[in-house]
Amino acid sequence: MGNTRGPVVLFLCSLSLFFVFYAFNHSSPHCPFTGFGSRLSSKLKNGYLSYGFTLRSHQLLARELDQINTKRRALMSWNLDSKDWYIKGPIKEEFTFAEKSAPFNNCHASTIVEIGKNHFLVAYFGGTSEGAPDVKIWLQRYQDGRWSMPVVVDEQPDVPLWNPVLFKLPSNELLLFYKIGQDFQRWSGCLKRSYDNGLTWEEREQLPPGIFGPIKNKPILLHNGHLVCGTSIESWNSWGSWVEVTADCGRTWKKYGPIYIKNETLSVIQPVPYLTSKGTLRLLLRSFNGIGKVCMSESHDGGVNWSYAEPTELPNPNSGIDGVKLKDGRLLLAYNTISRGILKVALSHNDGDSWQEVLTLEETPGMEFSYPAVIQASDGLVHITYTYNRTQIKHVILHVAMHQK
Ligand SMILES: *[C@@H]1O[C@H](CO)[C@@H](O)[C@H](O)[C@H]1NC(C)=O
Ligand SMILES: *[C@@H]1O[C@H](CO)[C@@H](O)[C@H](O)[C@H]1NC(C)=O
Ligand SMILES: *[C@@H]1O[C@H](CO)[C@@H](O)[C@H](O)[C@H]1NC(C)=O
Ligand SMILES: CC(=O)N[C@H]1CO[C@H](CO)[C@@H](O)[C@@H]1O
Repeated sequence: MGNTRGPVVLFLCSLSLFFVFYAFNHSSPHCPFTGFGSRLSSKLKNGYLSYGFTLRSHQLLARELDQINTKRRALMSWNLDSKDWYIKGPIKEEFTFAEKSAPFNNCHASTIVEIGKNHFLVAYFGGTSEGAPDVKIWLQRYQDGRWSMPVVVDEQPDVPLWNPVLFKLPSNELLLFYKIGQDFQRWSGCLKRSYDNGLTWEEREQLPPGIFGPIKNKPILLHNGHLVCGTSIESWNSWGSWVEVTADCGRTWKKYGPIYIKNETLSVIQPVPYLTSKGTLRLLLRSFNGIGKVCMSESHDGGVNWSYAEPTELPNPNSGIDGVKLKDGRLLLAYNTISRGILKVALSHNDGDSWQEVLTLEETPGMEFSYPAVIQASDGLVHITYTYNRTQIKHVILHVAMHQK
């Protein structure tokens, strides 16, 4: 019955959405964007740069329609079984830029931060390919439902940049952490600050020796003002994690660890730090080949002493994860299962002791959907960005419903 009506209604909705977007673009008083690769060395003049809508909008519309089918499948599948929770959506799925429209071929390792109402920044690295000497850190702004074109936030001649992490302090100061180096065994940690929501950035700061800053995932700010950053090292036959803590917004640091699996030399990296309901700190961790599970470590003393990492029930194919402790106390994690071709979302009501898979975001063998970045915005919606087959960054918005029964 609804079989024919559903798609028609969805089609009309998307068509009207398209016209709203179109009108919006045409009434917009500012569009200073002049060309690809506009550099932003230390001053970024054009706060947000909307991109041309003529040809590309039709491609986007086609893609939207494609995605609506995906969405329909997701909508139809939520809550059909008698599980405790469900996720509505994704209520929005989109790319941050249209296919082949960016001034780079390859991009990876996105990070997202909320700036204000319906206003976000996303950063990632992009260039010829991961680790190529032309890889830079790129930034895009999402405001009122539109993405600006990518602009360069930092670059280093002949040396690749890696894994940016954005974080906003309560003072509204923005921190952008990233790494610079020929490869991940030789990179070092860097930081840029912005006092105007990412329009302009101060000069690059080199972090102290041995301090890398948050290696992939956003840090957490404790009530005592300590910023807790999960970091890790992948060196020869040795993978492990640390926690780096700064009490003065990245000016001085303490480092605690190593955090690793007992008797494993190649064990866990890229921590996701969070505060549990009991007040302990925990990390969820990516693990090396063969371990096969997301691992977890706990600290009972504010992040100084850490337990050995132990496997959780969630699978992990040696691939980046990210999660967030939701305002309602549940923990949400985005993760790959058996390969980077499958990206899922799970929830935990006991801070990671047990998990319930709630959503499949992607499942296409041979493609890569990896390195999720997850935040909960002030309106409660969950925003996830992730690498889309290394050529684009995808943004999805989820509504995580309360207990169903
Ligand atoms: C770890 O290594 C120690 C000493 O080599 C050994 O006694 C212990 O059984 C090992 N534990 C595991 C879980 O393999
Ligand atoms: C960390 O553990 C050591 C050894 O048990 C202990 O002496 C120390 O007080 C602990 N640190 C904190 C901050 O509790
Ligand atoms: C995804 O990336 C792989 C590896 O670069 C490539 O072979 C494949 O064609 C891509 N798939 C799509 C659908 O773009
Ligand atoms: C496709 C299209 O018409 N894009 C327009 C969006 O709005 C800006 C600024 O008003 C125009 O410069 C673009 O041409």
